[in-house]
Amino acid sequence: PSVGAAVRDGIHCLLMRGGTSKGAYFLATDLPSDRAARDDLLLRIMGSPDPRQIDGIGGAHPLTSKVAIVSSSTAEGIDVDYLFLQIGVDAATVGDAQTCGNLLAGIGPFAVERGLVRATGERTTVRIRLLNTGDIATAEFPTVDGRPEYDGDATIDGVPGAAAAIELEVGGGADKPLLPTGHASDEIDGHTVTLVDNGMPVVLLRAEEFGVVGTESPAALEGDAELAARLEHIRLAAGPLMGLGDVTEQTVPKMILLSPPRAGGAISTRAFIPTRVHTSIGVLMAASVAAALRIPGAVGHDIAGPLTDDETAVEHPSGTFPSRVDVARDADGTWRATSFSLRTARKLFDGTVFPRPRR
Ligand code: NQM
Repeated sequence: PSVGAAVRDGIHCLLMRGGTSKGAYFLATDLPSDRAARDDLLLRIMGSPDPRQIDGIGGAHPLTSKVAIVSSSTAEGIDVDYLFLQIGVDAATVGDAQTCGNLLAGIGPFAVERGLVRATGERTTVRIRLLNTGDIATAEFPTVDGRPEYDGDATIDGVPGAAAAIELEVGGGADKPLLPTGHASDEIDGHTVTLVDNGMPVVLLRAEEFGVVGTESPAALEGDAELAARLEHIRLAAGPLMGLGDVTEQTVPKMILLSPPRAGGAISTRAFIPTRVHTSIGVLMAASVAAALRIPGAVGHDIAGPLTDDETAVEHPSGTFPSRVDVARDADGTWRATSFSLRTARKLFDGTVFPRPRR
């Protein structure tokens, strides 16, 4: 559709909570194929740029200003392709440099809702190609009478109540090493850092080196301008080292401050994504942390609580994320990993969204 037609007739859109995030899900065929026109339309739909996103459906925070675009896949053994876009809140930006493991939780149900995948009895499995990263995910979730079942008993910290469990496995698609520099740790600005990418590129740092205890609220950390400047300086140096190029305008890598566990878990985290501080932690961020804790010499390895094979309890500002990772080392010493996460998702609103006519 042209932008003019979209403004007049609207666009078919499913609003979903995916894990601890919320986003607008679209079929690729319902959006313009021209990238500039698509991005312009999405900014108008979300109400950006505006700190309150008052004239759009964005939720005025990076965790609720997200878009998922889904299409049938031509790749062998894959059902659907998922493109994630981070829509700037107070900036007119549309970023595709990262994926989102939380919106990923809604992709399987969305594919069934829109008829891209047929439900298979009581449980349905959807194979998903993550276009942003090249990774492959498998999502398994309950279905009843050919439709996704959202109701269930699974709980995740950061989301009130309970919902149906969605099991996610991510990894193995792109031939990417877990440690992009090949080192368990590197030095940046006089700090020992670990650069790790288990589906989400992150920089692991020791909280105490930045005057952070590790129990601070996201709001308190966001209010510290000097801390923000120090982290941004490290982030800009880490980007090229991780093969991400100039990350000045990008939302990756994420900066994660680690401190000893406080609630019986493996480690405590505060994640800068990268400007706002996450109210919990991203799925793939937790997977990157959990994998690094198992690598001798990585930041966090020495302060981690006891690790069990089946779960790494990653503590965050609103609870704990139980992340399961399989970490293995190739004969040539390259570390690789796959992650398994339990999430929930919910269909919130299905309908027609009307983009703002003018910016
Ligand atoms: O790391 C937030 C989120 C994310 C990313 C962000 C994510 C992940 O929690 O898998 O999901 O980095 O903006 O949704």
